[in-house]
Amino acid sequence: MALQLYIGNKNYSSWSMRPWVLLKQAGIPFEEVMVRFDSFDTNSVFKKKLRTVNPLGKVPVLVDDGLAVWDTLAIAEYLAERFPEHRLWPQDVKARARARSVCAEIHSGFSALRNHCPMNIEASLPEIGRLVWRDKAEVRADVARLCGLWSELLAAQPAGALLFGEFSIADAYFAPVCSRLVTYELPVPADLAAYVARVLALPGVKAWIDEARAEHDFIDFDEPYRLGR
Ligand SMILES: N[C@@H](CCC(=O)N[C@@H](CS)C(=O)NCC(=O)O)C(=O)O
Repeated sequence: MALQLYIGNKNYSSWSMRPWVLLKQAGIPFEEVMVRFDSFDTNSVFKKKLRTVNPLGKVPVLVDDGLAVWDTLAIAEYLAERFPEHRLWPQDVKARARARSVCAEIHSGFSALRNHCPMNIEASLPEIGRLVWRDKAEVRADVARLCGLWSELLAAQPAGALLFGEFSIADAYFAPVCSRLVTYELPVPADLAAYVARVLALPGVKAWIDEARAEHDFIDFDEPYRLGR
């Protein structure tokens, strides 16, 4: 039976984007189960449907032949083990440890960037970005950390490469972050803007972005800055 990936709205669901991009980019076939964000209330359609596979009622969830794996990091690890031929983590043990540290940091960190600049792929919000940048020192600190991390990793790679050379889970993890930088036009140095452009041009990332733009669904509780499209 094919893998199934439960995801939320492509325009908004940054956690869903990561394993979807990973599967697409690696060329691993899967069936997408999109569950619209009607609301996150306990009795919402979203929660009821999600709870059939994940007691937490959150996306993403990967279902493989009756086994449900939830939480992005667990899904990424499962896919890396299940499909070793796709080399989803870097092959070198130290690089792999580094990539895992980076993904874990995204998982538990960058909360100011996440909270103040939520993913909204089809929106263009440079004026909000300017206000956030002016007023939120913690967002500036998150972006400074991001730039430090990317600079250090890219310095060890040939020009034009991804964070660990070839595409890896780490780049999939940063794909929604790259989208946020573009939506809010947050300032990053030119070489890092080039990395952002490379990530956004990856076929798996581009496919998600195109489908997010085609969604035409306005979820008001996920829209802190707009009243409509
Ligand atoms: N740590 C989780 C976070 C998942 C998560 O928060 N997903 C959001 C959508 S992007 C969700 O399902 N939210 C529903 C809720 O908070 O009730 C992961 O990495 O998968």
